[in-house]
Amino acid sequence: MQKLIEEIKKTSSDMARRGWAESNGGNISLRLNKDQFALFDGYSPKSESFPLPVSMPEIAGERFLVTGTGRFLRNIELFPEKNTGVIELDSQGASYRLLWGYEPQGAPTSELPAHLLSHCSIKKKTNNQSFAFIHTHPTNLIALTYAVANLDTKSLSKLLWQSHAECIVVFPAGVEFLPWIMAGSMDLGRATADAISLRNLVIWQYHGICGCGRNLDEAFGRIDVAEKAAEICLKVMAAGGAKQTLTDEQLRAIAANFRCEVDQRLFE
Ligand code: 2HA
Ligand code: ZN
Repeated sequence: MQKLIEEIKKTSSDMARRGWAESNGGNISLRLNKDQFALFDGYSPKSESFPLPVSMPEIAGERFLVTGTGRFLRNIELFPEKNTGVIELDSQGASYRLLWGYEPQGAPTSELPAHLLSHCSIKKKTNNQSFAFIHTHPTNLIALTYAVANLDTKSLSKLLWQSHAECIVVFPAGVEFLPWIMAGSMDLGRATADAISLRNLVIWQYHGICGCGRNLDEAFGRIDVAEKAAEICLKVMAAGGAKQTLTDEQLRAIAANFRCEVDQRLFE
């Protein structure tokens, strides 16, 4: 239990210190692996059953560590049992109950639809190897969605790849760009789940980013690299624009060198 809590403390504190989690911004969910799952065996439910907006049989019976709605990520390191909770889905994936946390009372993040629907996609696409999903508000990535005209998945992926030579290695499938959709909505949840089945990072225009990974470190790392690239890109723009950049040939060579499976359609 302590190890699990230490993991979310580290990730949430890193996010807060990076300036990605102002006030109650940003949220984290971790689908519990076999060992983590067993930690909560024998816990009696602390809440009634709350219906999910749609049934999610793909993640029926799963347990998740999820940050709380209205809670500040920066406070998780001080009071994890207040700012996070463990929920358990029923055997149909149609409702959830609280097993632990959100003291003295509370509920999971307002972005729960995006988290749980994305976990369905992530579990399927990684053959049950990936467990972490993070949504956060990194300043430079958000700024980029204002500063660059006509952004779409192809142009944004290419721009980030070109802004930092590591990007194509860390996210060879690119980043999916979602035009603005209302925060916390089922529409945003569905669009994010569809997007994350294609790529490991999803940009929410004017709002933030979502990332997944095998564990919290991998999800965090992917976002961190994308945010670094966005920072470099904005600095280059502020310095009068790129006078040269990585060519398609160089990007392809980096990907080949590190044996990364690039989404070739992003080059067309
Ligand atoms: O938890 O980040 O998108 C607050 C948010 C909503
Ligand atoms: Zn948000």
